[in-house]
This record gives sequence, C-alpha cells and structure tokens, in this order.
Amino acid sequence: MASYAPASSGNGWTRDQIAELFDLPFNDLMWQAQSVHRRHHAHGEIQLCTLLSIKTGGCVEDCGYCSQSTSADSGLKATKLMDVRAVLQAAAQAKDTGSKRFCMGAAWRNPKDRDMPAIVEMVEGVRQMGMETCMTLGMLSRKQAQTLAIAGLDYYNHNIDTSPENYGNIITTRTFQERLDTIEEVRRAGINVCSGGIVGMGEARTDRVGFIHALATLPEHPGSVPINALVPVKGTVLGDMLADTPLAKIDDIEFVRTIAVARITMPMSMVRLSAGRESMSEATQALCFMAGANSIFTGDKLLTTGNSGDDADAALLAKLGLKPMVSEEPMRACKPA
Ligand code: SAM
Ligand code: DTB
Ligand code: SF4
Repeated sequence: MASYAPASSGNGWTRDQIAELFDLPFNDLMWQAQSVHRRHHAHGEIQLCTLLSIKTGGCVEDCGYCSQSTSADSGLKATKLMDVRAVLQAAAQAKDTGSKRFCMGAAWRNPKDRDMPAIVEMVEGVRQMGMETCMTLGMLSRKQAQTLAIAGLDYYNHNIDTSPENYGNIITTRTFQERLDTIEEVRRAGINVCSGGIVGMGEARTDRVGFIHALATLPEHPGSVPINALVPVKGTVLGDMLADTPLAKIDDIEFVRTIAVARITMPMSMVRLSAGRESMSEATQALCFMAGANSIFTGDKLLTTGNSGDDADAALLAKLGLKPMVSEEPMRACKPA
C-alpha cells in the first residue's frame, strides 16, 4: 500500500505521491484520511460557517462557473455594496443560529480603495460580535491586505480553483500566478489563507492531482481549504456544458477521494465541504465527513445558489452524531506527530 508522508513533511509533496493517494483502494484511502483526521482534529465536530454576498453580480471576470460574471447569461441582478448596518444585522442572525465564522463575499475582480473603509467597518463589527471573520473580495494589493489585517480580518478566501494547466480553460481574465500573488500578499500580511477550488468542471483526474498539489506545496498550507462541487448554473459556460453532457458530472466517490487527499496532504487545515451539498445525498456527505471534511456552510443560500438549509443540516448532523464545533482550538493546539 502506498504510504502517505507524515504531517511534519509539510509542503514537500510531489505530484506522484498525490496521484498514488488518489489511486489507493477506496477503503485504504478512507482509513488513512480518517487516521490523519483523528490525529489533528476534534473528529466529532463540524465547524458551521455562514456566507453572505455583500456585493452581488456584475463582475468583469469571466470565470466559467460563476453566475455573477457579466460574461454569463444567468439573469442575476447586479447590486451595489451592501450597507454596513445590514451586513452586521445578518451577522447577528448568523451568530444566533450558532455560526462561528461569518464569510462575506463580493463579486469583484478587486476592491477599489474607496470601498475599503466600509469593508473595514464590516470586519470590525463582526469581530466585536465574537465571530471569526472571512472575506473574499478578489485580488488584493499589498496595502489592501495590510488594511484588512489591521482591521482584524481572520481569514481571506482566494481560491486557485483547479490545476495550473486547466486554469486557462476555466478563466481567461486573470492568471493562476495572479491568484498565487494575492494568496502570498494575504499570508505576508498575517491573515490566515482560505484557498481551495471546484471539482466537477469537466477536469481530468490529473487536474485534481495538480489542484491539490498546488495547495499542498504552498509555503504554508492554507488554514482553510474549501472544496466545492460545481453547482451548475444555467447561462454559465460550465453550467450549460453540464446540462448538455450530464455524464460529465463528477462521480460521488471521486469527489470523496478529493476530500480525503486534501485531508491527508494538509493535515492541519480545516477542509470545508462547500458548494454543492444541496444536490448531494446524505450518504455522500457522510463519506466526506469520514474523509476529513470538518466545516460546512449553513443556511439555505450560498452566495447566489441554494444550500441545504438549517433543518436538513441539523437532521444530518444528529443522524451522524456530529456536533457543531465550539472552537478551532483543538486543531491549533495539536502539533503534528
Ligand atoms: N470574486 C471573488 C473571487 O473570485 O475570489 C469572490 C467570490 S467567488 C464567488 C468565491 C468562490 O466561489 C470561487 O472562487 C469559486 O471557487 C466558488 N464558486 C463560484 N461559483 C461556483 C459554482 N457555481 N459552483 C461551485 N463553486 C463556485
Ligand atoms: C468557496 O470556496 N465557496 C464559497 C466561498 N468560498 C465564498 C462560495 C460558493 C459559491 C457557490 C455559488 C454561488 O452561490 O454563487
Ligand atoms: Fe467574479 Fe469571483 Fe465570480 Fe469570478 S468567481 S466571476 S471573480 S465573482
């Protein structure tokens, strides 16, 4: 059986090692992923995060999966940046429903400097409520990353989405390297990085290998790794492709394998089972949790698409004997073996 490198080997993974993990018999892969997970995380707990779109639609980037791109014909109405008070109201509601992290997303290529004062007020306000803050606003300059760090932002989400080789098939208005550059600015500013991507965009297994390899070989593993299953949106390039070729839909077991490989290669990271849960069976989600996913978005809406909803999630967690995570401390306190 292929053996995985110990957690302390950090970011020295090779593509061959990652491909070997993907190739393992499913039960062996799950065994390894679950062993790594139990060593580093409170394995009976799931972190609950809430997502809010603070600026929807009208984005000039051409990401082939996204309803919010002006290149898509998704019928989505573009809005201005939300008022700070309305954002804080939504955050207070999220806290009442047990959310520990409040993630705010804006459909921008990058924020304008004139937007920053309101963004800073949002971060400060949510932090004062005692929740962790996460933002995803597109590319950042060094100064903007530093401004967010001073405001106390805990996490910045900036996904690499897919392998470097496949990137240009999905997005043409920016490069993979530009993504890495913003991730580096975020890290240098001292903000925790949240970076992952999307599975099920018609990519090959080798692209999933390259995707995980790019994350697992960053100078530091991202604190959070969101793994999204493509939500096919009508009017987007990839949503329409999937409607025309249903066989291109990602196989559930292959999706679970991707989660397991993320867990094994990035042992300390929170692995978030992100978009796509609404159309995922309970059994597949349960396998994702066994494979090491320990974070989900709650509520019935992600940014623009549907999500499972609080009742369905409460029922699923109860069925599986999983509890909402109280704090991330167990992971932080637990050093690699
Ligand atoms: N504009 C910012 C950016 O691109 O970094 C932030 C918002 S963007 C919507 C956040 C992430 O959501 C994307 O990087 C992508 O990974 C994910 N995403 C967007 N649309 C999706 C879809 N239809 N299905 C699955 N994931 C999606
Ligand atoms: C991430 O990787 N997934 C979340 C969060 N980061 C911002 C966004 C999912 C969006 C799904 C499509 C939508 O609702 O528009
Ligand atoms: Fe814009 Fe982000 Fe959507 Fe790409 S994923 S079109 S950058 S909102």
